[in-house]
Amino acid sequence: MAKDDFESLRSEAEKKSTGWTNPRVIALLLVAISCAAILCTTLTFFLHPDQTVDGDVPPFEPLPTDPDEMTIVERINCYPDRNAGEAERICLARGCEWQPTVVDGAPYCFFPRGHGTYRLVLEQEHTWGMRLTLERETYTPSFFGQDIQTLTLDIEFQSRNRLHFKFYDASKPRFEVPIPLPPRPNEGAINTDYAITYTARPFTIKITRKSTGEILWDTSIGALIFEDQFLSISTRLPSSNLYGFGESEHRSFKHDMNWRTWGLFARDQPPGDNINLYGVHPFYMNVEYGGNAHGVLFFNLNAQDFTVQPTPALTYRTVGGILDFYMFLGPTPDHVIQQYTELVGRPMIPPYWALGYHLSRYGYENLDNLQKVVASMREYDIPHDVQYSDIDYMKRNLDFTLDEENFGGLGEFVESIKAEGTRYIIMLDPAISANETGYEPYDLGVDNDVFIKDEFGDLRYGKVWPDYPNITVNSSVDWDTGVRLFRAYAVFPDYRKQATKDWWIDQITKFKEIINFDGLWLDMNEPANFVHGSVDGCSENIYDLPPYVPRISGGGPIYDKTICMNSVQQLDDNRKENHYNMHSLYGWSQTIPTVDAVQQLTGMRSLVVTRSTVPSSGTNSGHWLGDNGSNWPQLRYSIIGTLEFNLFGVPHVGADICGFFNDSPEDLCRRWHQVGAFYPYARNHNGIRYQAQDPGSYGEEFAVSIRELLHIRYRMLPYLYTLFYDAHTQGSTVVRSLMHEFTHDSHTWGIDRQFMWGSALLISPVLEEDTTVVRAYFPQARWYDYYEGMEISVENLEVAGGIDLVAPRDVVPLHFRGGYIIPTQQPHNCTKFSRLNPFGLIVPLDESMEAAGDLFWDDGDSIDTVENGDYYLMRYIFSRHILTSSFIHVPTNHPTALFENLALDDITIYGLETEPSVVKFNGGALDASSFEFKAETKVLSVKSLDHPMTDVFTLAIEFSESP
Ligand code: MIG
Repeated sequence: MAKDDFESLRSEAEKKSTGWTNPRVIALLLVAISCAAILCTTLTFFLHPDQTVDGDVPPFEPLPTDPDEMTIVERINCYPDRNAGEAERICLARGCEWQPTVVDGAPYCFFPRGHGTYRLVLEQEHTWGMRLTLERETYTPSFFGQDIQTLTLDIEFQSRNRLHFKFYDASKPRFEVPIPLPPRPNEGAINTDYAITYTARPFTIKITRKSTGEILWDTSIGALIFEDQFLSISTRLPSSNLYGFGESEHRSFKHDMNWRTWGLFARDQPPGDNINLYGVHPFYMNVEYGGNAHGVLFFNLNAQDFTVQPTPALTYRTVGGILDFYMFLGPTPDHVIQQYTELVGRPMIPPYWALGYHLSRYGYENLDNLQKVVASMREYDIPHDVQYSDIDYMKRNLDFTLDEENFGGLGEFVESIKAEGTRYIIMLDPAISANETGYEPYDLGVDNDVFIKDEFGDLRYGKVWPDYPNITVNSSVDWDTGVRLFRAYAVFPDYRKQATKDWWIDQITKFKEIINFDGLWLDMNEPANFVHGSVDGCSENIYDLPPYVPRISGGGPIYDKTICMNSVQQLDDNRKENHYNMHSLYGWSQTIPTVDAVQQLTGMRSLVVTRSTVPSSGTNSGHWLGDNGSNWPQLRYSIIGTLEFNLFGVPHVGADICGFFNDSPEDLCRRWHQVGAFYPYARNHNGIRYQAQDPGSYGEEFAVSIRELLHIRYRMLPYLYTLFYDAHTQGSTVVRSLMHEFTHDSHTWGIDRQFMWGSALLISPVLEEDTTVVRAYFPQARWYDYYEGMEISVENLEVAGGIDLVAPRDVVPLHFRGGYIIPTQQPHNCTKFSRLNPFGLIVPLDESMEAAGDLFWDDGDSIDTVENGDYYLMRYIFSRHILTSSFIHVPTNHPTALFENLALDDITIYGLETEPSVVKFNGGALDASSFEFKAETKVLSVKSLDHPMTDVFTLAIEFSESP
């Protein structure tokens, strides 16, 4: 704060003051007098002109507003409730305005301008920032009559780029998300890039990016509501470039800001428009019109919805917890994600094999069919790193059992394909049948008290997949009849308890004797329930009948498709918590002991893939996008989902290749593989009873085409793996949008049909039926075609709508970006063997004829190799026509073992000016037969170097005339 501001602040305070004993003024002055350098640069206080300081409270009287003055886009909905009946009456009773409008989606009921709910009564300075005390205006009507009278707002300056602000009730602890985050820093940050200003009455807060003056948050547009079961806050956004928020199927990566409301609450729900799916990620990124990016995490996982509107503005609504926010100032998109994952945890590096091709289906029916599919993969020599078994390996869908009748011998078969290099993953569901006799998982579970209870302390029974004993399932009956007749009572493990974790790990340990899996696949962990609430429904209670039900799908009660909200679980071993608060954390709670189990048992990094995720899930697991359909639109949306999960810090993600529901036509499945070959998690998975869609099932020509395509992926796996190292160590995304890399080019903001691997590779797939042309946008850079090395011509750069590329049905357009070196390895039919093949380097040059890149290499499988230093990090730099390699890191424990017997064979340089006369490797001129220059494409290929990876090298290019 400048001296002048300080003076005006004091005089303002004095003028308004009713006397020096007024606590608020004393607080203000204390702040002012002790104004440390930190605060001076980061805070300014704006006193509301009309404020009375702890004086008389005016009677309720809505502030005068002229609806004409308030444009419709400024309206914040004051009646988001579901029931339309009596809306106008309730609206007015809430002190809001009622004005029908023809603008589609705009609310009829809205807060009047300056609608005051809380006023500022105390400001306190702390080393970490500010603590403000807010008092609710008694004259403002309530929504549901549960308002918290006194609120505390802590504003913590956590770092130059990270701000934490949290509204809570200091007098009574409320539910807070139990995901552990780094502890609150003791010292406030200096030189923050954000400034906070606020008004006292009504209390509103503004957050500004200091370097540009851009206002990132401004809550004055709406109302702050903090009731026991309804909390809401609105803010203006600096731009309509809004990305993120999940899990939902978005039809555009950049949000549709036209009055859309989205529910967030973990749900067993196949993707479709505007519905809440399996996980919850209340995180967004916004790209300001000036090209800077920032992100915001709403650290609240209660059932919630949010509305975006064209102002642009955003409203949060949640049914519990507190209003807890983290803001990340970037300023680049990748900085935002780095800062976000610094908070919620950096992504894990999957084992190397998990980056290979995965094959799965629900409904192999028996071992014979499964063996035939694997045999066909072998016959066509298709890369096949991981094979799956879905619940149908189980006896009557019971966890930890094997269907001996149809899958007897599966254990031996798994061993046999593992010997060939293919890994095995099996599914586990959380729900445990309660109708069995002598079923150890249930019996021991009861003995150890591991299951979720109802309000009376009895087991909470739902129904999921396990079948009743002694029945014959007739799969032709309708769904509800099937659930009634065939599905057993099931109970749900309470994974936050130590006893449950021990029991779960014990069951997994025993079952590994039967099937020696390499990883686990967690499904139905929202948790899903086929009967709503329980086999007996739910009682009338404040959790199952909350005053506000967010816009979650099903349109029914909040317990739709899951267990009753008043079910009793443990928050940890000492504290009980109701399901109302814990619901969306269920999958997270299951994943933790599952990862522990597989890592203990395999002694390796292993892989756990979970359907339900929350912030931090990327630290220990991968994710698939759920039960999509075999259709072209969902192929397209899968790119958006993959991009979003990369923003969420869960980069090991992909959709079911070729689609889950319905038969996948050959042309769709072919094009889907061309996208899926570039999902970080590349798995072909199919639903039960649909036509087979494994690569061999469409005949030889198709299989060969998929093999060649997957070879492209396998060739670039060293690069993909290095991107995961970057994600793990710096928090970067693996898959990115063009916006992420070319943020200052506004044409990129809406592009979601193309995507990138890191900074270097652009994928521009065909996403429509019957076409061999794809329109692709190329921002300012040098771009080279993957296949031939042709450079995109200058006149095709930055063409607003993109340019047309030809993509015959077996071709996915791929381009390298000049300046980024890509490490490669010759492909093989699984990573066990490709990891032994010679390496290569692709060197696409930028405008200054330079390029650089890294290679991360560890044993691919051990736990914590980065933390233990057991890896190589190579750096390759091309400059002044010389390519050099250097070691950034060598393995701490076994310096040479990891690269032993591995060689670098080929180097391909794109974009040279002219034909070289001499190419020298480590000082010696190469024989003319070992390199080739194509004049047409200006690509230089150097082959058969057979250079040991343990040694550095230089490659120098000389020209007869200087280029
Ligand atoms: O209610 O285990 O998303 O991948 O094949 C369906 C059977 C249950 C849903 C999963 C899907 C899996 C299927 N599961």
